[in-house]
Amino acid sequence: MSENQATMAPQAEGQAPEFDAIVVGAGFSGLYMLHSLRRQGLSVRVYEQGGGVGGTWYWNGYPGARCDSESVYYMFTDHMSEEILGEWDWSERYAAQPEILRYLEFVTDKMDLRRDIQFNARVVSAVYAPERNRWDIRLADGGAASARFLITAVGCLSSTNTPKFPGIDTFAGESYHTGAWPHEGVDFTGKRVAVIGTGATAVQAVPEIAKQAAHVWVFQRTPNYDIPGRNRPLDSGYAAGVKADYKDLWQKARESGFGLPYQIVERSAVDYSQEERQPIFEAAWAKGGFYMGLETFSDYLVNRESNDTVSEFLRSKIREMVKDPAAAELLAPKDHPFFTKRPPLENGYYETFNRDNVTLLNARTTPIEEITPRGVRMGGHEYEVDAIVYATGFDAMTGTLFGMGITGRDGLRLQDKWRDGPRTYLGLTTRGFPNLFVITGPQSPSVLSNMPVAIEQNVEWIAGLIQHMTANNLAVAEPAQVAEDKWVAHHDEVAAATLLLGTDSWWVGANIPGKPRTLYPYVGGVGPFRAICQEVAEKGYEGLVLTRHEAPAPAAAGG
Ligand code: NA7
Repeated sequence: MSENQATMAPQAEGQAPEFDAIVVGAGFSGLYMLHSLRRQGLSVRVYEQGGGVGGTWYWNGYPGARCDSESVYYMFTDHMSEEILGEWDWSERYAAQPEILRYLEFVTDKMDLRRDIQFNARVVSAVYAPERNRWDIRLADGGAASARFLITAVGCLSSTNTPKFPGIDTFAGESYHTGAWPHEGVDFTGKRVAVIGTGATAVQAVPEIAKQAAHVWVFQRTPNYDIPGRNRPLDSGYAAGVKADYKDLWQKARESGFGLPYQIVERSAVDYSQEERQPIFEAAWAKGGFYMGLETFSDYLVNRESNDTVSEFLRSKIREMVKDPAAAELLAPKDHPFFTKRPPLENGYYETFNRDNVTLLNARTTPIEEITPRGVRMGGHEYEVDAIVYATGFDAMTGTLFGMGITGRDGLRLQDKWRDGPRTYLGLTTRGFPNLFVITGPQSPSVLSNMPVAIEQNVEWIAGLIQHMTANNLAVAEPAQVAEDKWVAHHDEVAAATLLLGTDSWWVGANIPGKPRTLYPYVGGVGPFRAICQEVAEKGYEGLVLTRHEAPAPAAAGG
């Protein structure tokens, strides 16, 4: 920790180091938060549980892992560094995990961020001490530290979910969860493999595993509307065009609903005939990517009838691609409308079911009974395998926060405060937890936006608030009860106007037994959310109670 001595408060031997801010996590958000606070002159320490930077992209090294937003929009903008934006070139339309990790390492080194990051450091408790107005942090290895500001940058999908199948510990072969993939990789050559789950992760992994394995059994509970990604080497002319126009494009992305600078056309599918809709759908299908959801018709999330048209189009495409009619029918979703669960992008997923070494199994009508020492038992049959891949998702958005032992004023634990669902102001703060800021937390756009755009907005708003506090000699920020209640009511109202709550998905917590059912991300759009946050800031951070604290300010709090 010696690098930080210059800006840290003086510290007696054996005493926990004190910082202005502690950031938990060194993925996209943690790296940008660190940079943003450090340039204000604050002392910052990042604690990262992994052995390197990357967050999601550090852990999810399974075969086929790649981003589903186009690479050219899946990066830091000129707000972080114009130089980096200019220097970095992606190789594919959707960058694969190793390339994204290389990018984040490049940024880390280029911005000299590593010296303020402590790796292999898992935060196990974070307790607010009101008399000192500080957060006291404990690490799994016994280490300790404190800071005035605690900022979580832990990602939305960082606590893996492995269903409690009976017998799960008895399996004698290899077991992997996609969200905690071995860094050295896994060779499935010649192996019999069970893949459980068919979400965005499995849709990426199955085609790659099938290329190596002797046989793959895919255990599907719910089929998804997978959109073709049409991944390919990045067209250099296209990439150059985006770079040349980046200021306008990024601004458009920031003001958009989903964090991508696409041409949204305000129109309903129901106002068009089948003959008129078909070429619109076909064009988006040929283009590949989220254009299908964003550039065809604009009311899928609020109009079931409109949604039915695109859902039927996508089902018809599945029936064209999958040769076995029974498998095609099983893969064609009928139990939920399009985009009420996250639609995966597929690059060869459906065609994979035309291979002789891949079998699709229906885990809906005959749920998985148990894991045995030799494999998976379902429908009275034991599927003997050498490896099981759990592509079973995450305890999203709150799992990691609850695992950090966050305790606010009066001993209030975050999981107790949020027992019936998250309660936040703007998704960024929560009453009872002064100076705690959550990046891409529940009730903020987060996963319903292209993530870097949502992250950039959150980080910059938090950094702006901290700068405002420093400038005005304010030490404590906490939302007023009425502001929080109003935000939750607004969040719920916007959610209730959509079809999202009617579908079982991790967006509503349905994948985790006992998790409160509520829409976790904010569906009002990342652009409108930005405007709301900006207005709050312009009104002197309206809704937050900003106060001085009696204790003397830390020596390095100036900026
Ligand atoms: P997801 O989308 O949560 O998918 C998990 C999959 O695992 C999904 O198909 C689940 O079926 C399946 N699952 C979970 N529990 C079981 C049991 N008990 N039996 C059978 N199948 C089960 O996680 P991903 O990692 O694919 O994607 C997460 C996000 O990463 C994704 O949305 C993108 O935003 C990026 P279910 O649908 O619950 O019936």
